[in-house]
Amino acid sequence: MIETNKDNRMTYLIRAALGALLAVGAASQAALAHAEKEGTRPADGAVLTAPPETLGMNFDMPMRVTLIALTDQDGNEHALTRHDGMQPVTAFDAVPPALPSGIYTVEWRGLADDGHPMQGRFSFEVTD
Ligand SMILES: [Cu+2]
Repeated sequence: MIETNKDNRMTYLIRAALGALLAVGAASQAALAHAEKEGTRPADGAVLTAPPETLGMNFDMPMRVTLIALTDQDGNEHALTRHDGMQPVTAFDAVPPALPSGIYTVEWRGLADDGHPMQGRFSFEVTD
């Protein structure tokens, strides 16, 4: 009887572990089906010796960027000029003002063509 209980417990643990693995697999498959940010301009963590002329994100499916904000290390927001007309794009670009040296973060939100809301952030540094 004790052995049987042990076996049952082991079976339960194995089933639970397999279930968790399957859940992780399903989640990553679902994520693959969604739009993902493929890259940013500049790259996340980039250190630039000159201010960037544009800021942007690449997507693998059209994305309507609903909000984008550029903030410096002091929390000051720097206005961006965008030319996408709020239309879905796979390559989004916005033009920042001339940026002094500092550390900047871009935060964005969007609505992918499949209807899913997306968001992201990336940072870069401008040095003298
Ligand atoms: Cu999606």
